[in-house]
Formats: sequence, structure tokens, C-alpha cells
Amino acid sequence: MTDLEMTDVQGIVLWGYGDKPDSAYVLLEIIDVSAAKAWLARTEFTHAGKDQYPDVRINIAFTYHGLEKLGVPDATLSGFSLEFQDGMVSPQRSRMLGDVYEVAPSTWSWGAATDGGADRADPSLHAILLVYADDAAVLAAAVEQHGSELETCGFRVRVLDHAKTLAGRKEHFGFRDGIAQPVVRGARTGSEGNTIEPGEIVLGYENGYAKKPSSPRLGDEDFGKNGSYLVFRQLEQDVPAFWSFVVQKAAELYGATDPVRLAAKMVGRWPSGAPLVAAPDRDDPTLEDKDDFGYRQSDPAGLRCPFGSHIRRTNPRDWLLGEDAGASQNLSKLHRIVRRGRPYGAAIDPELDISKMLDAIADGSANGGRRGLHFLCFQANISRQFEFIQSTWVDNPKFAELYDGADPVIGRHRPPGGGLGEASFTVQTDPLNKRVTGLERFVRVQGGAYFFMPGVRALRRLAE
Ligand code: N7H
Repeated sequence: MTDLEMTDVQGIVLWGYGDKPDSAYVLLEIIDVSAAKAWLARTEFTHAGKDQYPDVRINIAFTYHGLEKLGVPDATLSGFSLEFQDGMVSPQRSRMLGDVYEVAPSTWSWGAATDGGADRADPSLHAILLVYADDAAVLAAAVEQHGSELETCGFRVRVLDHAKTLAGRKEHFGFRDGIAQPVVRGARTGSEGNTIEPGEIVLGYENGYAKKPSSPRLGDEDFGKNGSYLVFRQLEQDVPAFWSFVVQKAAELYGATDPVRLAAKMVGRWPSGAPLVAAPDRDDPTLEDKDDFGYRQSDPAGLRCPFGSHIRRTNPRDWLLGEDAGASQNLSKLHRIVRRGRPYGAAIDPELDISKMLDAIADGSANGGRRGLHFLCFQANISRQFEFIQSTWVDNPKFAELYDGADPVIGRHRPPGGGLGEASFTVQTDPLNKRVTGLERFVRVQGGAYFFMPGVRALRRLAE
């Protein structure tokens, strides 16, 4: 087993803190560098060793500008990956991530520079503090306490909408989330097909190419060791638009009102979480956490789980490369991420009961209200992992030889009537495929940034 230094990795990289349903994300600007360093030096951040598991858990990550502000030398800064140095916002990166037109960084509420242009990452966003607690009251008290301490210690503070795990661990469209997660070798054990090398997520260890990811050095030390890159995107979900679209298209497609079937085809799992490959005809809550499946054997033609569905394209598992299931599995494993996202905003129905959600959407009482997903993921290589998934799989209309369809749930689609033909979602069906046209954008990015979450020792060096 790989010797992962668990007590030097910040906890949220390797554990989901599922026992802490409430979380807060605090954006920080460093104003007074020496006061900020003093705060860093005396604050205890939660590590991944189970011997230190405090009631309120806190972790911290920095942007490139944040590390620069703390005085990290140029030679070290240049050892970080180029995408991290660039940040999430640049004209080229925005095109690649689909952050254009109505979701261009100029429309975001945080993460893009505000002094003209908005075509670069906000240089005053330096760090993010992640706080996890047992309930909303404990969280609010912890954020209040940390917030006021931070303000007196040389930081400017901005708190994003608090996140809360919803009933049944569902996201706002009504589907169970946080099921599929790679096992990081050395941290836990799991099936070989679902296990990735530690260097896929944590710097300082071998990755899937049997190489250590490049890592910044500070003098003689591996400064990046036990750190991980964090991608944070605030993704607003238009739940009424999603379900209104699905209700209308399902009626056209199936000749009956069975909207949940079409929505499940779009996601690749039923609302309970049961995967379509294992439960092709109806939801089966006994399979809610089932994750030991592939597509090659059970569903090579996509008749159960469509090729273009959200989960099949974000992790094609053993299927993408023709007959060779092993090679496909290995390829997919090079593009995995550890997801740590959580929903924010009030759910349309507290139980996420879809028939109640549909009633509320139909009678208009569900309109309004901001809700979405604070999408967070960890990886050792932002370009090969998050950016690849987003640009080559999610937003690619030709994914898996499809004709014209990006991810039907979170993808970027051409507006209907745009002159180039309508974006579509294909439901593989025997004998004739069904095609859903006129896809809309149901998920919009509101802000985001690339961070680096250092190991605990490196945090101490930062405080010096
Ligand atoms: Fe996705 N959703 O409700 O449809 N996602 N996702 N995601 N997602 C997954 O397996 C959702 C987003 C992945 O290994 C499930 O945990 C929503 C982004 C990956 O089988 C559901 C949003 C990216 C997987 C959703 C959103 C990904 C995954 C099934 C935004 C990466 C695992 C539950 C608002 C760029 C696939 C589960 C696998 C699963 C939803 C965003 C990636 C229900 C609503 C931006 C890798």
C-alpha cells in the first residue's frame, strides 16, 4: 500500500465530511500580510488523519495571486501548473470551459477581475476558507467567529451562500448525488476498477502514468507535496426550466406523461440514485448507492443508459474505446476527479419529492429563489482532469460519435433558432433512436476560481 501521509493532507481532499451536512465557503483577500501569516500560523486546519477530527472542520486553499501576495518566491510560483497560474478566467480558457456569452465571466458575481475587461481572474481573490459543521446554527456561529477574527487579522472577507446537504443527499433537480467517487489508493480500499493512483489527486506520489505530477519546490523542499488543486464553480440551477422542458419533451417522446424516465435518461441514474444500467425500466431505491458497474457488457448500445447522458460522458468507465474494456477503463481513470460539491439555496420541495416539485412548478409557486451547486473537485492536474471532462466530454456535441448534443443536464447548447440547427439529446432506442431537440441551458456558472490546497507542512511554511 502507498504511504500516503494522511496527517499532512488537508481532510476535505480525501474525505467528504458526510457527517457534517452544513458548509460555508469564505472568499478571502489578504490586506495585511504579516497579520494574515500570524493567523495562518496559529490556526489548526483539519487533516485527513482520523485521529484529528474536530467538531467544526476547516480547510484552506489559495489562488496564484494569494500565494504571490504571501511572498512565495517566483521560482516556486513558476513550479505550479500553467492553468493554475492563469486562473479560471482568460479569453482562451473561457472559450474552452464554455464560459461565454450569457455566462461570460463579466456576468459572474465573483472570480473575475472587476477593473475593466473581466477577462482575467480577480487578482484580489487570494484564498478560500472551507468550514464544515453539524448544523446551520453551529456553522453560522463558526463563520461569524472566524469571519470577525479574519477581519481583525488582515483579511477582507466575503461569504458565499451556505451549502446544505439536502434530503436523500439529492441535488436540486431531485437526483441523489455524491455516489460515484474514485478510491484513492493508500487512503481507502476498493475495487481495482474504481481505484486510482494517489498522484492523480495528491501531489508527491505516482500518478496513473507511474510518474509524480510536477510540483513546485521551495529551496530543497517539495512545497507541493500532499497538496491538491481545487476547482470551485458556483453553478446556479434553473429547476423550473429543467422540469418544464422535461415534462414537455417526455410527453412528445413517450406519448404519455412520464417525465422522470426522460430526466433519468438525461442523468444516467434515477432520482433514488439507482443506475440505469442496473435498473433500466423503473427506479429501484435498493440500488441507490450502486456504483460497481460498467457499460461495455451490460449496455454496449446505450439502450439502458444513453451515450450522451451526464454520468456516461463524465466517466465513460469501460466503454469508450470499442471492444477493449480494460483500455477504456484505464483511459477513464486518467480523467477522474474527487467531487466535493454541495447544494446551496432552498429546495423547491424539502423532501425533493418530484411530483410535489412538478406541482409547485406547474402552479408557479416554485418560481424565483436562487439555488444551485457549489461544485468543488480535487485533482493533481486541472488540465487533464476537470478541464478535459468539461471541454472534451461535457460540452462536446460530437462526444462518442453523437451527432449534435452536449451534456443534456449541464451542457452548453446553442440557443434554439440560432441558425445552425438545434442541439439535441439522443435516447438510443430499439428499433429507432429518439431525439430530444431544443435543449436549453439549465445550469449557469455564477463565479469560480482555481485554488491550490497545500499540505499542512506547506501551510506552516506559508505562515513564516
Ligand atoms: Fe455531475 N445531476 O444532477 O445531474 N452528477 N452534476 N458534474 N458528475 C453526477 O454519481 C450534476 C458536474 C460528474 O463516475 C450525478 O454521484 C449537476 C460538473 C462526474 O459515474 C448527478 C451538476 C462535472 C460524475 C449529477 C453537475 C460533473 C457526476 C450522479 C451541476 C465535471 C460521476 C450521482 C449543477 C465537469 C460519474 C453520482 C460516474 C455524477 C448532477 C455538475 C461531473 C445526479 C446538477 C461541472 C465525474
